[in-house]
Amino acid sequence: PQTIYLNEYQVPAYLVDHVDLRFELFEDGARVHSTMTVRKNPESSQADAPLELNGDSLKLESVTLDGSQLAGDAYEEQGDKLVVHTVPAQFELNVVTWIEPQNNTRLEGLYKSSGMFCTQCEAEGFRCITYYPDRPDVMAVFRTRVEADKADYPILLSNGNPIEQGELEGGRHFVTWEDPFPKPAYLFALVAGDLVEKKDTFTTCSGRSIDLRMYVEPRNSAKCDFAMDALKRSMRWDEEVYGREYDLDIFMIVAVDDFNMGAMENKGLNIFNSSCVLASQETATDASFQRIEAIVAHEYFHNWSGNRVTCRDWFQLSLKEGFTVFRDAQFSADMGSPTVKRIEDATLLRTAQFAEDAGPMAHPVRPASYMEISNFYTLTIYEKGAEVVRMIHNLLGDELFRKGSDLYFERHDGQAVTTDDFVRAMEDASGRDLSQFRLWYEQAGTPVVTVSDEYDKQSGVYRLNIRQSIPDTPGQSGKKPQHIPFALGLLDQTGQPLPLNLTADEQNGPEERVLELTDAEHSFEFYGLSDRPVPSLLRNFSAPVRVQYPWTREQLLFLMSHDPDGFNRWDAGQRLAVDVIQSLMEASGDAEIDSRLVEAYRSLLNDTSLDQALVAKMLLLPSEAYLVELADQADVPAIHEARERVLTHLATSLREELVACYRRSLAQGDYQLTPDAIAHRSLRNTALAWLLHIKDVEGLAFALDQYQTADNMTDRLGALRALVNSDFVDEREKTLADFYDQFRDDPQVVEMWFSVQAASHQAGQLPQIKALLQHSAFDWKNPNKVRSVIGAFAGQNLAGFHKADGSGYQFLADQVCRLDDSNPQIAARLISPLTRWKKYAPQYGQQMKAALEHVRNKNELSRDVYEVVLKSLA
Ligand code: HT7
Ligand code: ZN
Repeated sequence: PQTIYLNEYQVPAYLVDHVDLRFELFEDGARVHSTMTVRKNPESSQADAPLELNGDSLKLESVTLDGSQLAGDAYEEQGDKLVVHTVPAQFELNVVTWIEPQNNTRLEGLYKSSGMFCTQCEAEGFRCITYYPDRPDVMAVFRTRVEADKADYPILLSNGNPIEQGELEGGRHFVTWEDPFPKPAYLFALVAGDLVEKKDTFTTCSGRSIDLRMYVEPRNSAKCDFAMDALKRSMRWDEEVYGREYDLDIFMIVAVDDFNMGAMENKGLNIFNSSCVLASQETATDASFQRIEAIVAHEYFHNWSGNRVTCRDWFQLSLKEGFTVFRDAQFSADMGSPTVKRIEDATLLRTAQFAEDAGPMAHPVRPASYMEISNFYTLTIYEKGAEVVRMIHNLLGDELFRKGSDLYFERHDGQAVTTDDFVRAMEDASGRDLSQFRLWYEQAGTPVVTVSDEYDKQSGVYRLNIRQSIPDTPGQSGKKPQHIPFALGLLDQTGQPLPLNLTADEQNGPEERVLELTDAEHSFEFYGLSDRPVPSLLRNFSAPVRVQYPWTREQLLFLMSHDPDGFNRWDAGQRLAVDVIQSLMEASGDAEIDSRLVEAYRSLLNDTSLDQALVAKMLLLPSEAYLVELADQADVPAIHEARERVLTHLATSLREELVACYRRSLAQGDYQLTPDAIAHRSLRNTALAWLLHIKDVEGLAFALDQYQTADNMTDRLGALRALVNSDFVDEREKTLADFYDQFRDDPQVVEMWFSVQAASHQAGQLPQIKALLQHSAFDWKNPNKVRSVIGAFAGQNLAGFHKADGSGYQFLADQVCRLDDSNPQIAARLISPLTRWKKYAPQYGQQMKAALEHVRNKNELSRDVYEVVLKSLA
């Protein structure tokens, strides 16, 4: 496969102003008639270039130029392109293709899911529908007529507003849709099915009434309310915080079961993976509700950050994704607990994005090259991209950032632009120079910020020495220092914040400052300090960097209970727990566990005056994945064992407190989705998990009772998960069977049932995983099922996956090979745990490498998997 480079970008030779599409949908295929109004691009230097259209898996039926069918020698199908040799400066081109959605298992382009037709065109799926210049800088006005059998497909949808509908012969009907906003083909969507319609309305800030619609299969009609409300909250929030009003008369959401990712922001017609939109108290956990709210908001926010202003090319993907993730994170923070949201985002970043940035697939937020763009929908593009926008926000402040975003939307409305255009709008609106800051988009790798300090009692001066370095990544070495906003505070010995005086004359400096690191080394002096302060560094995770500072356990314990920054309180607890676990791994088998950790957790459990949402997060020990990330040559069984030992010790020492915490946080009154109620559910389920971890019989009684009487899925699944992860084998098996019986008809719950087992060290050993693949509810064609068994096993059940005999790796390699033939995008994502083989102790790493080689040797490897395997073995 060919590598595509950013520095070879050329403007399109031809532009399309209008596209008229007509879809004839049948059971054995679909005929697509496309009529494009095309003209030469005045900005292109390729004056007499032939017209080249992209295509993939199409059967071409005819090509007509300005009304005349073209002779066979006037055009050519060259691999994945249709080339029309000679064309006038302006013309109408009609192309008819035949496609087979019913056989489309890649889930790109037009395909069938549970009997309905639906599309996924980002990034390059439109070319699986018809021949077209399938690149985001070709923006056209689309009109789409959909024709299908009326009884089987009463609902026919596409982008924009409906303009005509009617009956056709043979029991068929049609609806025509028109989207007045020019858009790239990746935002095209079509849905046809037998769906129920949920209706609502939203009145915009200028008083326009928008029809809101959700379309779902009839069995899901009671699971739409939450998403509809989340949509309305998102629409209001985008008006209030960004001044963005919705533009069409109708906004639609459709739920489909078979979907490669979470959701898609097609103009006016968002298509969602069912698991990211359908929810009810009985079937969705708090985590799913929060995820749904965030994804509904994310897709809606794309209407401006992505659709009205789109990407020039796919190297600019983070322009829309990073900005939109930042926007949805701000929204989620406003809807719930900002500190908890920040902790969740930083955890994801530090655990998974840092790992990506240190691995063979590391790439900048704006990559310089790719083979298969689907492989670049990564944590770096999304999450690190969002952190980069967050840093701009923090450097500019609320008001100037808003001025910058207003300018960006106004200046580039209707255009396909670059991350550089975004930064320029921020610069122009604020007057700030962000030239060095741009390196965040160009350089891959996680900066390491190393801090040391000195205190001079006599002068009362405290000095922080801060160095930054950025590790080499594939294809990039010798990197330049980046512009890092580094928030910090200093605390006195009683925990009071100290004024940060940067000169001897300053008296009442602020209690928090954002230092701007721009050089490889800096020294900052703080004056007027009568005692050595305790530093609180990188508050609220002000930049996506690793901080190294020689914290003592006393300092961490102190920060855990005194830092006014909630994020850093949590972080201190995590660092302390990591330190205890790591020292256990280095010591002999029966080394003691620091009693101060137990006492710190005891105060967390006892002190009900603390923010319970923060306590719920602080009680969670660092994950095995995070411990792997921090290790040099990770030995997963050793990490697993040490972490389990700490957990057992904590649970045994704190048994009484856990029982009291469990009782205290039992549900009172009606089920609510407030941050406080969510925190209490999280606390009680953590307490339950810990009690069952030590095989406590009272804990078992709590779990069985909670499982039976729960009025919501968070508690029911919490009890099930605690049982599944325990040694109570009979109760585990009985409860698993009961759960499946109750929820066997609900695919989203069955997916949770699969993943609770696959992610469990107790219930998810390889033979059990193989048995799950044979289960009647497992479906190779459904990405959610594949993720919930194979993905959960390899990604979350680290001790089950990393076996000394390499059986886990070989298993994963076999499944990847199998999936590569039907759905390469999913196969390429699934292989990711193997790609980091260099991170592991050699006896594991070498076997992981061998499994990758096994995949490399497969015949007819897809471009998706080929790119990942090639780069991982380089
Ligand atoms: N923009 C959407 C990306 C997406 C996607 C990409 C490749 C393959 C399938 C896909 N489905 C959705 C989702 C988003 O970020 O909003
Ligand atoms: Zn997105």
